[in-house]
Amino acid sequence: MKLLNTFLSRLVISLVALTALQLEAKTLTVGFAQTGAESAWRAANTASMKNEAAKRGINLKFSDGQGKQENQIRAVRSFITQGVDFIVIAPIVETGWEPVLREAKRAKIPVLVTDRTVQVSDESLYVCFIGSDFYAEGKMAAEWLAAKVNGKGNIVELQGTPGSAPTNERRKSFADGIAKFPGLKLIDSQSGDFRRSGGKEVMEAFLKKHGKAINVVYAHNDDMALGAIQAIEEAGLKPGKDITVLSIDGIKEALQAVVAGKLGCSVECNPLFGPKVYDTISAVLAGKTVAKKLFNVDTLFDAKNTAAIIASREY
Ligand code: GYE
Repeated sequence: MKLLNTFLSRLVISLVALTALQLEAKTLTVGFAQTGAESAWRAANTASMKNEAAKRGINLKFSDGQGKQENQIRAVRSFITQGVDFIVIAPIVETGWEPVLREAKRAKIPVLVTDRTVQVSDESLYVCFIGSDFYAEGKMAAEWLAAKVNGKGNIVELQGTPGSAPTNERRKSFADGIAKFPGLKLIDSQSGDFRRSGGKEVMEAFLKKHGKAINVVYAHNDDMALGAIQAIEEAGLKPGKDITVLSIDGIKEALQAVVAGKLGCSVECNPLFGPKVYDTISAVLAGKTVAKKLFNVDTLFDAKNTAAIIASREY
C-alpha cells in the first residue's frame, strides 16, 4: 500500500511538472489581418511578419484581405473564434473598426494595430500602434520639392487607397507643406490605389488632360511613381527632366530610379515591422506596459545620399 502511495504521488508530481513545462512551451498563436498585396512595400511587410514569426517559433495565422475591409473584419472574427493569443491588424481604411474591436475585447484577445492607424472613439480598444508617421513623410516630400523647383510648378497627385491613413495624412501634410509656396499649385489629384498599374493609368489620363502643363508628380507610394514614370516615358517625355517625380516608401526599385535620375526623391517608410511587432506582443503578454504609439524613424533618399546605401537595401 505504501509502495502504491509513493508511486501515485510521484506520478501526480510528474504530471504536474509536465503540464507546467507544456504551459511554458505553449506556442504563441498570432492572427494577422493584412491589407492585401498591392505594392512592393506590402510584400516586404508580409515577408517580415512571416519570416520573423518562423524564426521565433510563433504560429502565425495569416490572412490576406485582398484590399477589402470586410475581408479583414471576417478574418479578425475568425481569429476570435479560434481563440488566438494576439491579433494584429494592418487596417486598410481608418474607420469602421469599433464593432469588431469590441468583439475582440469581449473575448479578452489583445489587438495590436500596425502600419496604418484606426479612428476609434475608445483608444482602449487596441493595445498600441506600430508604424510610420505619415504626416511627417508628406511634409518632408513637400519641403524637398519646394527647394528642388524653387517654389514653382504645377503638381499632379497620385493618391493611395481612399480612406486609408497614409492617403489621408500624406495628402494633408503635402498640401500644408506647399501652402507656404504660392507658386506651387496642385492642379489635379486622383487615386491609383497604391498600385503600379493604377499609377500608370491615372498618369496617362493626367497627361492627356493637362499635357505639358504638368511639372511635378507627387505619388503617395513608389509603385504608383514607377507606373507614372512609365507613362511619362511612353508619352515621349523625360522623367526627372521634363517632369519631377517624387514619392514615398523607399523600396529598392525606387532607389534605383533615383540613382538613374528618373525619380527625384523617395521618402522612406520602413515596412520591416516583424521584430518590433513580436517584441511588443511578448512584452504585453509578460505584463509590461508599452508605448501607445511607436513610430519608425524614416529618412529621405535623393540624388545626394542614395547611391551609397542602395547595395545594402533590404527591400
Ligand atoms: O506606402 C504603400 C502600401 O500603408 C504605409 O501601403 C503603407 C502603404 C505604403 O501599399 O506602398
